[in-house]
Amino acid sequence: MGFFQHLVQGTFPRHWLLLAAVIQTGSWLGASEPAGESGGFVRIAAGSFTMGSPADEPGRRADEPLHAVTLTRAYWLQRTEVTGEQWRAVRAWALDNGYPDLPPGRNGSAGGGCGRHPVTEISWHDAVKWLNAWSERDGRVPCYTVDGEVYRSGVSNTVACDFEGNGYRLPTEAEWEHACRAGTPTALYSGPIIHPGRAPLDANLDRIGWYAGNSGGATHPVGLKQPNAHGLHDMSGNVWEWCWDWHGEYGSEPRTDPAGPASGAFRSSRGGSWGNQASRCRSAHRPEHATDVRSRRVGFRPAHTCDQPPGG
Ligand SMILES: [Ca+2]
Repeated sequence: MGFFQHLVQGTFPRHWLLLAAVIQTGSWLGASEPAGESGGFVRIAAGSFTMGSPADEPGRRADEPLHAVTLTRAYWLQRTEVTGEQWRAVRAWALDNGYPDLPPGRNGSAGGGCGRHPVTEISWHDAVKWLNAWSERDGRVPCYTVDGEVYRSGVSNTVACDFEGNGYRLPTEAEWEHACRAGTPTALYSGPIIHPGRAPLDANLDRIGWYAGNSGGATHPVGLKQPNAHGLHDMSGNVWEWCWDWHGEYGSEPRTDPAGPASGAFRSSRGGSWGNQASRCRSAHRPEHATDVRSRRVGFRPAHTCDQPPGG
């Protein structure tokens, strides 16, 4: 039976359907993504959700009050944390193109080995400059500026972000939590936390993330645990993920497109890491991190706003 007979009769061999799926998926991944890229981006629709946690959630902290958040922009979020391979591929371009001080990063918490561990030992400033470099390499407009100039070097505490542009950027805390929850109200996207400490093992967290209870004291290659309904991996655990927001109280009032305080001393990060107890991997947990610290527990995950596939 030929192709057009299949077309007319609606009967396609399985391998043709798989080929079509691969071709379609490839168009989303983009041809110019760095070597070792980790599965591309997923689109998160605009919408409303309840941010924060209820008072009876185990391990909860006082800075997570429940409140209504509306996000008016759809956005894209990378399926995985940035890997060591991905970091190095963009950094190699960046060092020759006006980004002199991007560090080599570390392949996971231990270094060495397979490049699909999340990159660590990169500060908040390193992360946003790397995102600007990736944007420039892909012909996009960099999101981060200082006094109107593209943020490529040095360390500034007056960085501005263009959330409407087409460049790569960090998610806001609200974007991160909206994407992580994928409609779930529970402590984790896989359900409640039963055991908030390091032990005994929490079954719901064990399914989705690497934390102190199951990591063996180290990062693991990205994408090995069960993703959420959007297809996002390792939102809980493996490495903390830098967000845009200066850390501060967000209160209990409804908010639209919140992006944190105008200034501050620390930035928020999300999701917990290989070295933390279960309660710190909750969807609502929101600690602060000093922006210039390069930690073996902290990495990041790129976002972008526009409906333009990476590399397109
Ligand atoms: Ca993570």
